[in-house]
Amino acid sequence: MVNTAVTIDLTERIAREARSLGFAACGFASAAEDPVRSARLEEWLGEGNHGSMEWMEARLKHRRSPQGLWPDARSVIALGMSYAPANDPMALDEVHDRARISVYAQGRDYHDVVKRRLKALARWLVAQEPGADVKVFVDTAPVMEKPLGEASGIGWQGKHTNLVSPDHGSWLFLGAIYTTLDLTPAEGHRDQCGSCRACLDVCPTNAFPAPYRLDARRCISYLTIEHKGPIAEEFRAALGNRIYGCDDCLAVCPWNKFASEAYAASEFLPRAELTAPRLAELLTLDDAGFRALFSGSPIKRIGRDRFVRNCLYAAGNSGAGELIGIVETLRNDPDSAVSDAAHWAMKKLAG
Ligand code: B12
Ligand code: SF4
Ligand code: SF4
Repeated sequence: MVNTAVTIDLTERIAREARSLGFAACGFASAAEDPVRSARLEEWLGEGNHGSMEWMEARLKHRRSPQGLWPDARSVIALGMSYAPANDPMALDEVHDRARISVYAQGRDYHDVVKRRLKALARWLVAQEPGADVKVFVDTAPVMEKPLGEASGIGWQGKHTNLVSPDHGSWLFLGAIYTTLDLTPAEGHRDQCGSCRACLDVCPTNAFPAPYRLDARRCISYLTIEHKGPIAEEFRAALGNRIYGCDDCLAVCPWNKFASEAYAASEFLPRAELTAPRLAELLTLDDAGFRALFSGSPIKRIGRDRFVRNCLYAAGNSGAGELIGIVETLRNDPDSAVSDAAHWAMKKLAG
């Protein structure tokens, strides 16, 4: 039998410790399966919205619920770290010789930063409750971080599907701790999108077949980060100068204006050289140069070839004649997606 008074006190202490470790948001949810959410996940996968991210389907059983992954789990501690930008992420939209890197990738790799903090909180929790068992997750495990964040009361899934917090806006990295402890769950967070549809309307590739549903195969984030090989012609112009991820649906959310507590943790402050990089410089990167520039950054994961492929689409969209020389040399690149993108960019620049 759980002593509610004790668990309420424990959740308060956990939340306090989480704040002192740099988490902007902390909430609590049950680890049991939510049939509505798991049915929606299955439907989403059934429609093929995940594209080539087969790993999502492969671990469906684990992804459906915390107890599907770890039957002993009783509660989830959902956590968020802020990476709120100081400037408008869409300001470079019309600056064609510069590339746009999404805000989340301009600072240190959040996987490392959030995981380190989650581990510190988990260690603290086990020291407080020596019988407890814990597991920590950020991003890569089969964990539904957004629905768990909503269930834990730290925000709601907006129509763009990301978690929006009334205090921190759209710019939160999420992580979770599963534990064998019985913690008093929150009541969830109510949807505060109302009649707004700014995120749906701004999307350059029409990636939302309906509110709250994303077709990842059309999303610039998926196309520039996850998709291997040439990107389909129909999306190339819409990429504009976005070379890694996309922020548009987050950036237009009115809740960012009300997010009085939104400030980025210091690790996520942008590196100066990644806020408005010149396409001319990025296009000349070889493997070693790419690895050196993106050491400690999440961008490193996609490798030089996919990165230069993306830069070539941006070059093609730039109308910047001074890029013709470097684009021309990339037509002979050994990577077929790079050479294909270079041919496309040459045609656009010459035209
Ligand atoms: C796969 C993935 C992607 C894919 C697919 C995105 C997606 N929307 O699912 C791609 C590559 C496109 C992507 C892009 C981005 N991602 Co991502 N991604 C993930 C990952 C690994 C899994 C997400 C997942 O499970 N998707 C499956 C779908 C089915 O889940 P879902 O969106 O929650 O689906 C629900 C809704 O559709 C809802 N629903 C369906 N119908 C209806 C109807 C109604 C009425 C309602 C209310 C709800 C509803 O039910 C579904 C199930 O609950 C998570 C990390 C994690 N482990 O959770 C990060 C994560 C979601 N990504 C994140 C980020 C930051 C991004 C980008 C902003 C990065 C960028 N700047 O480029 C973009 C945002 C694009 C967008 N609009 O979503 C953050 C989001 C943080 C937050 N505050 O929410 C996460 C949580 C990573 C992290 N640890 O911080 N991502
Ligand atoms: S990240 Fe960009 S492309 Fe993807 S859904 Fe949002 S606005 Fe559309
Ligand atoms: S932009 Fe509007 S519809 Fe989209 S998440 Fe924000 S409030 Fe909801």
